[in-house]
Amino acid sequence: MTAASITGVKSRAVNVPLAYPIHTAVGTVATAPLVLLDLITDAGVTGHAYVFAYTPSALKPLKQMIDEVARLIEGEPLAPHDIEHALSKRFCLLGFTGLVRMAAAGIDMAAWDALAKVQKLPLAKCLGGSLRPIKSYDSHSLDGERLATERASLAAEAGFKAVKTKIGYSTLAEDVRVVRSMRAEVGQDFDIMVDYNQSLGVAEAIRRGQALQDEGVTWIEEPTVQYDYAGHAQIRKALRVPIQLGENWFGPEEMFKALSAQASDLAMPDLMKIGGVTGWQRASALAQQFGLPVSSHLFQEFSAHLLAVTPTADWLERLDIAGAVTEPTLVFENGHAVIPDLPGAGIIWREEQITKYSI
Ligand code: SMN
Ligand code: MG
Repeated sequence: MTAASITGVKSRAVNVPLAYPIHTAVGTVATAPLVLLDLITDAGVTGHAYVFAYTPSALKPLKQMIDEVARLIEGEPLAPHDIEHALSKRFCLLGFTGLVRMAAAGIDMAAWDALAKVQKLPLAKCLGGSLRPIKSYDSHSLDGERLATERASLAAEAGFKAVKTKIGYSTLAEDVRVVRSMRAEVGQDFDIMVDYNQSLGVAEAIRRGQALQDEGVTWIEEPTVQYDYAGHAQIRKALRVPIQLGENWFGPEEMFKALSAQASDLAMPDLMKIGGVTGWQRASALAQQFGLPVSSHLFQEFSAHLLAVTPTADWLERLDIAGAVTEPTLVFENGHAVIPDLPGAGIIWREEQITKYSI
């Protein structure tokens, strides 16, 4: 059987509603601006993936970037590693980062989805793993004490044993009040992660971390600006609670810099920014060598498959940004993601909804 080739990539821009707005200490994501990719092959399968633009202002440029990168790979064999290598060379002078990397990552995800479909295997099995349950936490926002507590209660009722809440309120007292209220609701045998979304200076992060570590939080995420690896290392040295970092690493190369600077105790690469499935495989090997547990960021459908083949797999983040336009193939039972026994990553479009939210 000759190898399949890519005959084209169709991209569609949508701006979809979220179950809850994602409020953070540095801004709000009220809706999810996504570019949906269909990577068409001559083997009768089409790869599906989506990328996240974070803000509607980046949606059109991201779609255009995907369309430009797609033109470069038309007619090429369905070989994601070869495609990533060729694109990294092609964009070396510009910089294989930002929207370019996000576009390449979207194509990489869709290509791996298609490759697994050609082999009639779920992605995790195509990568040599099995469909094991993946422990997951329910990811919430800067919700305020009442809603944060209510959402923690709903997550516990749904079988989760872990939630993340975003903090960075105007005072430390409010940060602590929210965590204490959640703890009172869910009890001791429950993980509570907190996420500052880069909102603090190093000194303030140490001050607030020293208070929070006595509240038994599982990790403190992005306490200061994500590119300040030395600052994160300083915060980490001053605290005894694990520091989490990674959703903003563009490629394994930035992850390597962060790990070399001993910036964090944990790693949470974002499937898109790290470079898709190909980038994740490299990141997962890096984490193993540095001995860091790996958790995912968004992109829950693909991330479930990838954590199944990640040696130091830790938590899957359950934060469904594409649920308005995808079938709910990934389900959660007893606080674990159940990987669907479907070919590829299990992303199935809801076409009528895509039409409704198309930009
Ligand atoms: C986050 C930030 C912005 C959009 C979605 C999610 C957050 C996370 O930092 O860790 O989920
Ligand atoms: Mg985060």
